[in-house]
Amino acid sequence: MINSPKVLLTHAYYLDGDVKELKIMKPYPPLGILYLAAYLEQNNIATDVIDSTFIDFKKHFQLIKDYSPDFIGIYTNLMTKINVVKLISSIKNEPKLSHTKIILGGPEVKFNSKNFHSNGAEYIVKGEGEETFYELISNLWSQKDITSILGLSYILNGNIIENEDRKKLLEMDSLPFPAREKINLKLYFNAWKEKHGASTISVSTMRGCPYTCKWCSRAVYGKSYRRKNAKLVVDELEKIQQQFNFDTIWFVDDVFTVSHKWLSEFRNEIVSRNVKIKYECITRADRMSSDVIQLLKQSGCYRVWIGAESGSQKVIDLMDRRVDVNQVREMIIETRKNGIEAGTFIMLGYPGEKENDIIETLNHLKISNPDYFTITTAYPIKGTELYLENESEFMNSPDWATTSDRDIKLKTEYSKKYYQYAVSWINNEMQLLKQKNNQINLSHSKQFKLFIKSKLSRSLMRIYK
Ligand code: B12
Ligand code: SF4
Repeated sequence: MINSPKVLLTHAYYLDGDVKELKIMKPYPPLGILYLAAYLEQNNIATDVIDSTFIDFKKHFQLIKDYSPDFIGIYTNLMTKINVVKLISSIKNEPKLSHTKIILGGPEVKFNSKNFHSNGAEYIVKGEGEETFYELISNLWSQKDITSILGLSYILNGNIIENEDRKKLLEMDSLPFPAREKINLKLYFNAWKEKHGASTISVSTMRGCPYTCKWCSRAVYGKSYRRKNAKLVVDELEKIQQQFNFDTIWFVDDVFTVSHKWLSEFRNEIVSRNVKIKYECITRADRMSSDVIQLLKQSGCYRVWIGAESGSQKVIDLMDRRVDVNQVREMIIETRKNGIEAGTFIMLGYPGEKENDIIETLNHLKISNPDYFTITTAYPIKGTELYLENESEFMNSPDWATTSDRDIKLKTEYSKKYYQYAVSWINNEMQLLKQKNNQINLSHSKQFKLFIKSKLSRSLMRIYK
């Protein structure tokens, strides 16, 4: 493009301001904007990226000011939304950036577009960003009409105009590899290595998920399944192995083993090309089997996360997760027997969950005994069935610009404190079990403390019921 625009992509996640993540220390690079940068460059629009993860808001804003972009594209998710709103306001109030057009994208924008527009965002890209972002930048820069750009909303004469949704990108294979070289991945590698002894890099091989879990946001990729040819995925792995020095791979795909045909092709590529990788992925128990475990093992998988969310079939059915809890247990156990670590996710406080369901969840964890599990308490993400079904019964209505959907209180059986103690009870009980099984080695005093904490949490659950 002659006389090119200055295009800047960024996000507004600041590791330093995320107290929880500082303890976990598993920061991930913003893959979405790296895809966009690669796509624009493939279409001859030079694009820069400012990665905010390792800087603070002040420094971030200064860098943006110095860059002085014609277009700034900001990735937005539920967690970063408050920072994004703040950033928009700072850009709007900065005379040096009066020419800068603000474009938002990412999972949080589709169902919150009106709010983002009324907080200063000029353009919002809904769903997958590549084509819409490219068309928007090139049309605006060459002063062409934007009224027929699919997947876009914008403000015209004070009104919010919502264009039709864009169809899903079907040609995964023509997408360029994300422009990882635009950011300093070493900062991520170092953070991981320091805390966990091994660095990791994230890779995406599929888009969309064909399942129906009611709490899960499908704002970007919809209910779909599209995947890159296994050969191209392995090309990308070889390329990043040459470019960067990392230890493990994290596949960000929603259900890595959803297609057994693809997985088998992937294994064949990895084995025949003698590519040595160590990776971790997420999947569902109903897409696992003894054969799948072997395919995972042969292709380099060292850890697989098998979602369950609850140990109670009743709650799993309320979530419309469509999986049998017994199968989840069997697959966690079999995965571990085959030398692959198993992780699982647990969600407490789903509407309709009672205390006996929580007890069943603890029993489920004890029986399956995964190497890792994470527990969250349920919250409704805008646009999900969980949100829509419970909206009329929300217990509060927090201020949109300064809170996130995580602050919305669902009408649940018990109090917030009850669930906090339930989380603590499960964590302590599982630690004690792992000690009993000789999976961890705790001092007597630590074991005693855990025992007391577990009993105390259980008693407090009764008090705060
Ligand atoms: C891997 C992952 C994680 C990892 C790493 C996150 C990371 N920073 O990479 C971990 C485990 C840490 C994580 C944590 C959380 N996650 Co998460 N995560 C994912 C997952 C599975 C993949 C993300 C990914 O890399 N996708 C691939 C990239 C290419 O897609 P993308 O980012 O969406 O980008 C496309 C579009 O959004 C758009 N786009 C993106 N940026 C921009 C910018 C502009 C300007 C434009 C125009 C377009 C655009 O174009 C891109 C290409 O088409 C997604 C689900 C999914 N399948 O995407 C959930 C997801 C993003 N996570 C979600 C949530 C809720 C969280 C947490 C808040 C959970 C929690 N703890 O409570 C935290 C927040 C963490 C944080 N720091 O931001 C939700 C977000 C919902 C929402 N409304 O925001 C998702 C969608 C899961 C879901 N289905 O509900 N997550
Ligand atoms: S939770 Fe996982 S399986 Fe369920 S809809 Fe979301 S991505 Fe798909």
